[in-house]
Amino acid sequence: MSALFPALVAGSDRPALRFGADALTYEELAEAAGALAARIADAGRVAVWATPTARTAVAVVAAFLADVPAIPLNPRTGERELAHILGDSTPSVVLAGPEDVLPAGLAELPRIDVGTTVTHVGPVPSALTGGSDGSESPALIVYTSGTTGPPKGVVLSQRAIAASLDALEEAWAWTEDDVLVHALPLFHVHGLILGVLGPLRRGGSVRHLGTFSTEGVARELGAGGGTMLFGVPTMYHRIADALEDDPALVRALAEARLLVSGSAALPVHDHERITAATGRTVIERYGMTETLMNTSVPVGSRPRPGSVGLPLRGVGLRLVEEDGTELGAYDGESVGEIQVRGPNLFSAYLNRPDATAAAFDGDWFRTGDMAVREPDGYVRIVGRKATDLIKSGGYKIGAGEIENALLDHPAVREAAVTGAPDPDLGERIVAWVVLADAEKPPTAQELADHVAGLLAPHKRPRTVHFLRALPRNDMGKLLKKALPEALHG
Ligand code: MCA
Ligand code: AMP
Repeated sequence: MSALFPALVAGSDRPALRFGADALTYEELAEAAGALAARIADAGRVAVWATPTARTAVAVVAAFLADVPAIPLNPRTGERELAHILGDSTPSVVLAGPEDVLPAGLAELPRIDVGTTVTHVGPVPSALTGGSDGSESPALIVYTSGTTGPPKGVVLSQRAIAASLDALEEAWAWTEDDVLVHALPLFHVHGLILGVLGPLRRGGSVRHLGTFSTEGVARELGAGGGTMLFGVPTMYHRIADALEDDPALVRALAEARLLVSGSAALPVHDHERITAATGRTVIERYGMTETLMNTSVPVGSRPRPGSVGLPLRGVGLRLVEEDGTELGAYDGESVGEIQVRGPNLFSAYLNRPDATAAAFDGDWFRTGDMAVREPDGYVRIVGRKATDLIKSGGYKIGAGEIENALLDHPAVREAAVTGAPDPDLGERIVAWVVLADAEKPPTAQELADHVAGLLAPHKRPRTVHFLRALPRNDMGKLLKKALPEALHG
């Protein structure tokens, strides 16, 4: 077993991170994270207030060094979701920036302010170089939505993180010379594990834009020094929209070594617009919080819009029919559920042995994603098993949790939530509501704010329809497919 972040142990004046004006070399990161690691060494688990700042990176790296599991928190999490996550994961301390104002839900928890500089310069104490690439130690607990109920904590080991990042090294020829540019949130796998821990494992560097903008991408990528761009399809859609009037953005993309999209399908139209304007192809990779990365179009492959590529090194992937039979055909037509196994998989759902057992068929993890395999083995995702899971802006959102939040509003008697196609977000959350008192209707904005306050802003409905009744069958079961008709009923 070797260190998870060799470049951190070695220390150097090479750049590791840059978030706006906050930049740290490997040596500085080792010092800041090492000092913090010493303070949290005895913590059971730590919550990290995961703002898109260098402090989040320092806090997470410190947790790795101290061998303490970290729970990244969305700083916009609403009160109910935050209470659930804290109750479920029971951190003993929260790590935040000195200027961060934490919500009442975190008032009871001891707080440690994270610095990005240390006054005492010295090496990381040898007892605090935890973080080894073969360790089963839980490193991160990342919360993810299911179709019903509150989000589940996905326990990810150091081993899984190292295995997935090393498989991507091979697929993308990712080296210490790469400078990754992105603007992804740091409380999910894409932004935190791929986008921060990925460059650190390679000994390369990351530049985070703080918030996404095409101007930021144009500034940092290409001549700005960035060699790789990671984004969700919504970001590439906005890039495709901007390319026509932005020669600097065209140049930046054309000069980058690698453009990678993931977290949801990038529409073929956006692939084509980007290629037409820049001559570059965007590579798609397919992953999940529970599995980390499963497949990717390898660097150097011919353009494959609509495909998520081949299984990564070490990942077993099969397609399975409804009755459990494995599909052998690589015919580009036979559809089955993707199941995967390999060293990249999570350890368990926290406190949920039932859900963990239900997610597996032997050692195969059931992804719920439906796909075909082309004759050359490339995987094409064609849909999802559960219609109650919505992917909006690259975020996975369960319809059930939003329905429950809506039902908590005094003006709402019944509620149903669906996803509708959206050119920008992929899918948009649509709420269908029956009012308790039709004479006193709340505004759509009021209901959206209510959901944002309880859960998170990205879970708010973007469209609200008011109905006299929800369509149901004779057994009283809700018929979601009949909702659009009910609007005109
Ligand atoms: C709006 N806002 C509100 C409300 N309405 N705040 C409170 N209450 C409200 N009612 C605020 C927001 O907080 C935000 O503030 C601003 O208005 C706009 O928010 P939003 O509508 O969410 O922005 P958007 O335009 O929809 O965002 C698009 C986005 C975002 C930037 C692409 O969706 C995004 O960052 N997506 C990334 C998701 C991701 O990383 N997924 C990976 C999951 P402000 O303007 O201040 O921000 S991991 C995964 O899927 C697997 C492993 C994989 O394969 O990667
Ligand atoms: P999450 O649970 O947030 O980790 O989201 C995982 C889900 O995102 C997967 O099960 C897929 O449905 C979806 N996903 C991730 N990457 C891609 C991709 N490149 N193409 C299509 N869907 C994707």
